[in-house]
Amino acid sequence: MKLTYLSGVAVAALALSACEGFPLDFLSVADEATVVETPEVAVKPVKPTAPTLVDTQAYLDEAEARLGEMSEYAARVFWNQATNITFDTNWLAAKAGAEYTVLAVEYANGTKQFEGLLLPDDMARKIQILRSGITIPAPSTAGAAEELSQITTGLDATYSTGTFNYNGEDLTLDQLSTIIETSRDPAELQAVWEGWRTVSPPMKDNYARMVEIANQGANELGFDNLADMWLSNYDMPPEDMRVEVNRLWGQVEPLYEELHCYVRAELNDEYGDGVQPASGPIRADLLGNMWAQQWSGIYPLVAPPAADPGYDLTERLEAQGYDAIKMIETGEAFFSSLGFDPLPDTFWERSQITRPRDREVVCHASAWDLDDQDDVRIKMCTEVNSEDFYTVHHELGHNYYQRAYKDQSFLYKSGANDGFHEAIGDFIGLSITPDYLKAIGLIDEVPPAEADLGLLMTTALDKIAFLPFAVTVDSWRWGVLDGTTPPEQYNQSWWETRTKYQGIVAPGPRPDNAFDPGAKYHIPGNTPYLRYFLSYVMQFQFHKAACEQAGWEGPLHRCSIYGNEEVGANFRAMMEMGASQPWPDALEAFTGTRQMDGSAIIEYFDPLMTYLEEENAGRTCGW
Ligand code: X8Z
Ligand code: ZN
Repeated sequence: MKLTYLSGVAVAALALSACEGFPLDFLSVADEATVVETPEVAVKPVKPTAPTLVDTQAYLDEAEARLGEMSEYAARVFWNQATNITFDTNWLAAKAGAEYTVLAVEYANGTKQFEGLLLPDDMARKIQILRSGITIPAPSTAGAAEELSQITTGLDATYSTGTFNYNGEDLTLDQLSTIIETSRDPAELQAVWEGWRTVSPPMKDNYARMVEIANQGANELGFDNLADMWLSNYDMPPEDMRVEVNRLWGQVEPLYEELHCYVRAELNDEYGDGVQPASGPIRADLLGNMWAQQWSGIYPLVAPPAADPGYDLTERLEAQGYDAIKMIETGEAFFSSLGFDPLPDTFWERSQITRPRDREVVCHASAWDLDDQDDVRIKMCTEVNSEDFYTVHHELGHNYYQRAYKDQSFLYKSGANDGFHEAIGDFIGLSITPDYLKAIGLIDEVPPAEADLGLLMTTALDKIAFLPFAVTVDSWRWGVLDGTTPPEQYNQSWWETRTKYQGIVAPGPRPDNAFDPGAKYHIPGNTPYLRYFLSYVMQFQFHKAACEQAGWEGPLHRCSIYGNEEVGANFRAMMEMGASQPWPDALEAFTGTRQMDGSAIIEYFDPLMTYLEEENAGRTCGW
């Protein structure tokens, strides 16, 4: 048996995870079987009679049992709030959230008694998970958890019920987003883009107060600040993880710069110098998405000539009479084709699939696991279009992962790291190729090889454009959480970070009270965002490994693993591990490599990169 000396550092995360639905997102970290130095944190010395292994095991058993029980209760309260936002459901959610945080903080603090002990790996890992498993930790001061929980519930509700009155009509985010995606009128785009950002200024003071309290919570658990606590969930010291993120970003940045350069030139052609100059950053409202995070909405403006794939997925779904249920059934059938069990009846009975007409809900898509067993559900406001077709697969990926690791013990019911959780469904989405669409009858003709550039361009507009956005969100937030960025600089820092990584700017000057980060769900929702960056890297690694296992010999973007039970079994084996092992072990189990690596993305988009470089020849790229 390997043994680990327990460090005093708290590591892992018990998250109020909006995208995986429920609050508990224990992520693992322990350095496997190494002697970890006790850091300089103010903790109680080990009692004269140090706890035995039996004491430690008893402590962990009790923690898992009590947290497990309370998590189901809290999940059901949160589900009620998210699918019916009222004064009372907010009140109940704030109360349940505070109770859960108090319990989790108690168990996290209690682990200090085991510091310095030589423990079996499994126990050391669980203790570390327990210690840092809280995304927004409260200090143990009386009333702190309650105040924190009221703030977080309020931020979430403010975002989810936000509307903007445009041309005399109160429009919701989905309606405003459709305008941003389809309108080509710069004045209208700017009005709607600015309009949605009027929902967030009232959040700013509460957000700043939340940061203050949560940092006290992080300090109490032995972290310098909450950013370090979040970054401690990756089986390596936080500073190493920052280096890792920079390394991965460096691998894919050249591809983004070519895409940016090409898209800017096309927008300049479309709108002229007065709206989009041929040099400098791109105007954020012209990119077909409310946050300029995925750009496929402007594919028609930037499509390479003579590379038309010959179909538009949204049109095909409509033409074939798909509704939201049929889209989900199609996603389920993909997982079934890989050998996964069908979704339980309760999934269909209890999920929220479309926006209810009669009440306020959190529309941002999420997947839930209510009882840590079979009560899995999605909560979406699904519309019949290509974007939501992919989102359905994304959400189902969370649910299938939750079911795969349901036999793990409570603290291991989680992704190998949070990026894995986000990558499962997107990995399946990469297999939605023309061959697959033909196989399920959505298209009649598979486009020829000449259409590859068009196919790759659509995917790149979503996947490559997203990478610097994901880096932006948490770079900004780490600065806020570690105190580098004080509240009076929140908005300025947001735009500096946006321009630095994405090369975009706001369409006009921002008002003094603007709090633009608050207009992106994951900021008021307190969902860490690094997970998506990691997911976008790893999903291509998964795809490449899967296609190799399937013996695929063509270009990666034409490979679909639909119907391949052997690949399905291999993937499921990784999913079943949950968080029971350090993430490099899980990655290795499926891909044979222990490192996250951007080279699979580079390989996938290689033909597009060649095209972009040719098109950009003679242009001055960058901003
Ligand atoms: O939030 C989500 C999912 C739920 S975890 C719908 N995503 C990020 C976003 O919308 O900003 C998926 C892609 C990135
Ligand atoms: Zn997700």
